[in-house]
Amino acid sequence: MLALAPRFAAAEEQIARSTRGMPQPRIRDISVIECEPDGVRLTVVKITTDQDGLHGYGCATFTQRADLVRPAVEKYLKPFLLGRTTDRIEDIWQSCYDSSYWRNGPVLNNAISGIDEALWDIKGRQAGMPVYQLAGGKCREAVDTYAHASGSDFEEVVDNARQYMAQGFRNVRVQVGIPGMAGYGSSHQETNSFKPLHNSPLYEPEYDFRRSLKLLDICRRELGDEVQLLHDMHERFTPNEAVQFCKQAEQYHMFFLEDPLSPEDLGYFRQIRENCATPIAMGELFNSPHEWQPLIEEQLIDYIRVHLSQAGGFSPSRKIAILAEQFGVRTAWHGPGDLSPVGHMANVTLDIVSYNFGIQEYTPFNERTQAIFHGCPVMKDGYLWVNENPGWGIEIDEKEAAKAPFIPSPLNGGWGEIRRLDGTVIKQ
Ligand code: GCO
Ligand code: MG
Repeated sequence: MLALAPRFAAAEEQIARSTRGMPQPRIRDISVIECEPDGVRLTVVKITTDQDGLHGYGCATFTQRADLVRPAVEKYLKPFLLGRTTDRIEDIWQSCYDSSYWRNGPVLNNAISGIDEALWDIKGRQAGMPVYQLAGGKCREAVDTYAHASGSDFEEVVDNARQYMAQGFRNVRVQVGIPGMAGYGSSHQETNSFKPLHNSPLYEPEYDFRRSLKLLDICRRELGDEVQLLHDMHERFTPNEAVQFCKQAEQYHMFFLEDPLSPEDLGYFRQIRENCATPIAMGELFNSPHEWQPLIEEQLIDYIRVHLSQAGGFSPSRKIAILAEQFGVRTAWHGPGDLSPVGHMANVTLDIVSYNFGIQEYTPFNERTQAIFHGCPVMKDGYLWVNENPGWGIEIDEKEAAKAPFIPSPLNGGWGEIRRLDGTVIKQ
């Protein structure tokens, strides 16, 4: 245990005994577990306490800058937190948030998320309850999800969507490749007809615009009226194109269109609203309250889609859910492959306790992932089920994790660039 300055010792002693006079656990160690079992770098923070076998895990995955999260945890948060009691989650969150003075960036928010979620895990294990019980208990049995259907041509996407529907999914996200271009969310056929002024992957928004609209038209006709269709625009269009796209997509009765605009263009959400009633989801790139607050309070979006660890973990995201409920905005937390199963369980936990839950993005866990993370959320008939064991209900096999280290890559997991025909870099 860390030696405490004498003037703090009395207060610390009181804190340590705050619950029914029982000694509260203290943070004995903080470590970082890294692995890449399915092609993306995952980072999890482990907090070990001074009480026998009591520990917790939190997701801190920021795959494009994974190597920077470890030192943020080990060099800054660990010395700051060693020796503290684990019971004051909000107090620790606020202390960590403020201790860098400059805040709301993705690396530091992920590091704080690792700590925050590990503390919730510990509290659940202490109580002998899953975290959802600590957050008020279930308001639904399981969590409705959407699957990702994609393909390099329309037929492939439709086939893929049908496969998911046959498995019981009622909601399907559809993405089609653009021949010769690096669109988002699908493979594509190569073609030599373009003559870009560079050698990077190519993308032009107008091609995407026409092809994606056509895809929505085909999917609605081929898949019928009952399936809920979703589509991720991935901040690829100019603001005006985005307004036009949302307006034209209105006829297909989407569940939602996602990320029509980039966080830099938030002011244009009002124009989308003024022009159509297509439901809009936004937020996976958000790190700061200054991004989500105005969109929620001005009711400019229908679904808030924050990536929990990018916002700083379970604690701040729960506040986002509650804020959104007051304004009739529903939740659709980001659930991609670059989220550890601990992060997915935090999503499902919030889904199950929030009245204003909308939908959950679903990414399957492969065998290697499940060999490392025991107790992942279970998928059945399109629904995800929360683990009923204490805390997040997940145990990590660190030996298995060590067998799946980060795969060396020239950019350390970072993304390369995509350019327009004339060489302009686009947001991807
Ligand atoms: C989604 C997302 C992801 C992101 C990815 C970035 O809606 O699932 O857009 O696919 O692109 O998480 O690393
Ligand atoms: Mg997305």
